[in-house]
Amino acid sequence: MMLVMQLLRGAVKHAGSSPQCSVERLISAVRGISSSSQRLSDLGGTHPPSSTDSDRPKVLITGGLGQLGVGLAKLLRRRFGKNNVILSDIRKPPNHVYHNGPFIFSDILDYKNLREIVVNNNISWLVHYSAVLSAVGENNVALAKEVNITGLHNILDIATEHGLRVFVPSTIGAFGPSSPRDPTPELCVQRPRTIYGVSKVHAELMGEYYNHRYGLDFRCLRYPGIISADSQPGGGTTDYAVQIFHAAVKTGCFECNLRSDTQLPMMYIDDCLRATLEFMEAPADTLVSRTYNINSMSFTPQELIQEIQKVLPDLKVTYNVDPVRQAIADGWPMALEDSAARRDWGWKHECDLSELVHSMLTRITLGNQLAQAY
Ligand code: AKB
Repeated sequence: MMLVMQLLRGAVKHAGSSPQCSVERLISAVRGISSSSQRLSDLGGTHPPSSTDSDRPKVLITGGLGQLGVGLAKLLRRRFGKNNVILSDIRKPPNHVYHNGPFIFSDILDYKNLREIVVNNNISWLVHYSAVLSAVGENNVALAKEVNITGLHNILDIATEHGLRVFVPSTIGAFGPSSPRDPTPELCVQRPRTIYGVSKVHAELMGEYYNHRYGLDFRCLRYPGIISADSQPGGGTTDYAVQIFHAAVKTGCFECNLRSDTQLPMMYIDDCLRATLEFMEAPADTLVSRTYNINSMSFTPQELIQEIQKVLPDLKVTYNVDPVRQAIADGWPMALEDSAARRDWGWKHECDLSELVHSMLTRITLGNQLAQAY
């Protein structure tokens, strides 16, 4: 409880600089936890529900059990109603996910299965989160090709066939060593050196092609590394920046697999999910482009460690650099240039590094305490 109080005091101090960030949500969540054991993952998302039923899209999220699906479903369900957002995956969901709203099996490699889901549920928006990430992709190129390229073709075809609005995330990984790195503009050389990056450039180009050829309402954001407390990333190069928080709270020791001076663009999950909703809701005629960079902060492992040590001074970090991940990171942007998103549909990030650190440590600490209490 000492650490929670210390974190909350820190969070309140930060509230002056950015009242919009998670701080008030965090404080009210802590109140909620002590009185009604509200789930931690209820944090985040401030949009009021839409007014009429006909405004509300019926959303399908693929790859729903990855790092982002459950959080996005929560945000969208608040906005559009619980039954209007269907999470899907090929894996069995944990109980809390199964009981929190519609969940179904969907296999993006099975076109007939996708078509049945879209038709039977009157789907109008598709958020395509299934993907094999950068580090895992280098270990299994065949799988990455199948999921990230063949799967994407199915998604674009099904969306075109049924007139859906479709969101496909791209990534900093869609750039490579020959792209300008600091900052990386929207339009520049894209010659990634990973199968993940190649498949994401392919997704950007195919989606834009379907948009101008068939009128598909394709929307794509290039995400930085996403930092989340309630869900773990799976097999990315930026994963260290999530794992370090869990290690800091649990054991106080962390082994970092990137060099201490590796600067990468990162974003707090609340900003990422809000960006996705706001972009999906933007009127089509405001979108000059169909693929946008979004940026919020950049840091190195060393800078992140220093910020965490302001709260947990005893954190010990050693380095054991993974050559595959380091080579990938060395060719990625150090920051993204995102003025087009800010101009065209009003993108604005809310969390900076110190707010991210306070929010992550608070969520993880409270989450662990809840887990022990039940
Ligand atoms: C990865 O590290 O592969 C992902 C990404 C930045 O796209 N988190």
